Amino acid sequence: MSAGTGQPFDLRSDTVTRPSAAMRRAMAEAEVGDDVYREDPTTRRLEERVAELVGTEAALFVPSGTMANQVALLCHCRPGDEVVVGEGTHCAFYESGAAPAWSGVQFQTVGRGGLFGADDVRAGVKPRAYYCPRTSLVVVENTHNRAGGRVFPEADVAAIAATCRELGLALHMDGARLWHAAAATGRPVHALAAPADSVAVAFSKGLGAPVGSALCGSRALVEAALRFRKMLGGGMRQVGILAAGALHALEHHHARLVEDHEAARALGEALAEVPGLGVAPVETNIVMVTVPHDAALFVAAAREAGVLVSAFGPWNLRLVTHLDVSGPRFAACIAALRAAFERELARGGP
Ligand code: TLP
Repeated sequence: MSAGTGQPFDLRSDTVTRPSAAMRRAMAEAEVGDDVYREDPTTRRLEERVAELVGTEAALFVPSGTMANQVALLCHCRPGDEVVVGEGTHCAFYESGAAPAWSGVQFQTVGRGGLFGADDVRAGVKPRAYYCPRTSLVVVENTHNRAGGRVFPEADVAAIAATCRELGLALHMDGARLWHAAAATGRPVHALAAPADSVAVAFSKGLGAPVGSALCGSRALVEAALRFRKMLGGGMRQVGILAAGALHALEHHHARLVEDHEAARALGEALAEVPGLGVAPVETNIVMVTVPHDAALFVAAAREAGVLVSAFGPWNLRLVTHLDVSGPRFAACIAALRAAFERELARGGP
């Protein structure tokens, strides 16, 4: 069982894609310069293109989504500040404690399941008193990874932004998969990004580039971000080689994201028919499955059948579709996975 490349179907993440021959060619042929001197023409072109798509004055190429978020926190916060987030937000859950380490902030979690509303922000903000941490920032993640690729509803983001303005807080959007939110809703990326003061977008997830994210915002924010990126060791030299991969991804892999959503929906529907499995509603390219016993045993059963999936908690699995798997052979992947899970369910656990 394979995705047609001799490799197993790898649904652990949309970060696992390998650059196509055309993308590698574009990278090899990229015009480059020293980007610490801001002299890399391909990176400049990428930053301008991304700012245009996201609808901001400027954008800064960074090596990872983690650095995009951490630079945003450094731009918006001071040590001792508090940041309001939803449950399972990447910058609080998956960034190795970088936020307290580099920005000196702590997190206040609000809402349930990752999403939240303006009233949750109001309830989460600390009183403006010298003995409380100063709430300075709210982060929304769109789409929300641990919530199962859910789109953060546009009306909620608008209401949160209005509350932020009223309370003097900044709003950061972790839009690593904002492209997917746009594809799922039919809304332009810039419309979904508009309420935020800073927006992180990734090229290395569904878009299929090997490396890179961008932090987008006002010219002043990006100027501050340039300094913080350097402080974190993210000043890169002939980085146009990577920027060319991201530009290629934007040009060739953006419009096709709906195919990943269709594949994920088909996968979710097939697994939902299996008694004993719980499948969360599928909105984009992520399928979350609840299993009745140790998720690790389901991961092992899937691996034996040639499909890699992630355990996302003791009884949860995450399956992510992307351009290396969503093609015509994906039906075979669904069938193999379904059969593997049925076998594991019949075995009944440890
Ligand atoms: N997410 C990864 C893992 O870290 C969980 C994945 O496989 O989905 N924001 C969001 C919403 C993300 O999902 C990720 C990566 C990041 C930021 C960080 O991006 P990188 O990996 O480039 O630092």
